Amino acid sequence: ALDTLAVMSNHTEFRRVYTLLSESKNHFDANINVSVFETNIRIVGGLLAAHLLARRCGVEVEPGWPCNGPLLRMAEDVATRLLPAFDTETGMPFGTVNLRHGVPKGETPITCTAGVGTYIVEFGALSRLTGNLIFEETAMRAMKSLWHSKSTIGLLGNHIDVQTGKWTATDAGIGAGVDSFFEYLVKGSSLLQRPELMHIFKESRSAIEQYLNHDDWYFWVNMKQGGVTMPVFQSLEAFWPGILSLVGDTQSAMKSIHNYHQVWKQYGFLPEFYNVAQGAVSSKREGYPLRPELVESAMYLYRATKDPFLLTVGEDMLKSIEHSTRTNCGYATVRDVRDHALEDRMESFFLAETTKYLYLLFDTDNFIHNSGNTATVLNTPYGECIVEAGGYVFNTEAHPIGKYMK
Ligand code: DMJ
Repeated sequence: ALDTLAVMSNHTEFRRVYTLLSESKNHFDANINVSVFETNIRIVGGLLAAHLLARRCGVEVEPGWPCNGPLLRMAEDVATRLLPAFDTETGMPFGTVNLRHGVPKGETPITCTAGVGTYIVEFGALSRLTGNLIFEETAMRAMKSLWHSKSTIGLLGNHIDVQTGKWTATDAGIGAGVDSFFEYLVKGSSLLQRPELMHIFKESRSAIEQYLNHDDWYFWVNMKQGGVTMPVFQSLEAFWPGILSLVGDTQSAMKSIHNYHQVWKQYGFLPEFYNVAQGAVSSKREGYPLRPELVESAMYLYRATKDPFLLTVGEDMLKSIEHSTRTNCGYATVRDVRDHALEDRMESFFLAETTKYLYLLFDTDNFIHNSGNTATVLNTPYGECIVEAGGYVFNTEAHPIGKYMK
């Protein structure tokens, strides 16, 4: 939530937390098993974003910033502890690593697609800032290895054995277990100027449109033959119109977001799974854990089109969240979108993502909407450095990574 404070201009609170973090020691030298994916998107991404926003929040940064700084060192430390997970036959990572001892003995080699291909934004930024190329190279190797494992019709499955490269779950879709791989092809290509990533995105999108798209919903299909296995829309898939708007296809994006908004209107929230054929919530997937994806897409699309319908989407979300999920000490997960029963749980992505994207949808003059027309030139011991030169790229946890050039 640290960079959410920066986005909302609460600089004093940002500096207080920044100082607490900077003064903590050996934070990551712990004998605990963590998810490689979640640690990357939440911890590495959060630290990098806060590091890059520190100067504009009034922190007295170190000489050589943005290539120096306590939060950058912490990000490098924790990312280094994730690297042993990538030491596999294919270069694709295990899903879990011990922060002190590496991959736990007997760890399963089965990782989901998103867990393999969601590192290039954080690892790329880390390499470019520190000069240590290992991170970017490791993330690229995993992504390429994954892409080489695609089926003959160009689709990826849901889970893969990272030692043998064999798929163990063969449903192809754009939602749970897969989503952010596609997101990082687009964002990685933009942040790091790597056209090969956009090329992979374009190829994978054409297979997605051919086999998954049914009336602007994206179903789950068998990765080998392309036949529909589940005519289901998942709440996580609502990130897709945002990605389409980033690649310039606002028309397709608007069609899908209209579909998703209809589901929101039906229940006042998005259920985790919605069976499109039945027009009803899928059983045991009826919750809404305050997810950001719908407003994330609305924010990108509003920036691109200024279509007031997108403000309506944000307003509907804001009203439902305020009306039904607000409690005395936070906002609660909706257990069942049909009766709005709540559960005692608030995911960290509510503060990192949902509130931030809602704020940014309506705050059209926010500094984060910098399209790259303005920049700041810094003189550092390493030479001239141009920061905030090409806008910001949000990682998949909504941590904005500012672009810079040396
Ligand atoms: C977030 O943790 C990330 O956006 C991730 O990629 C999948 N979605 C959740 C929030 O819904």
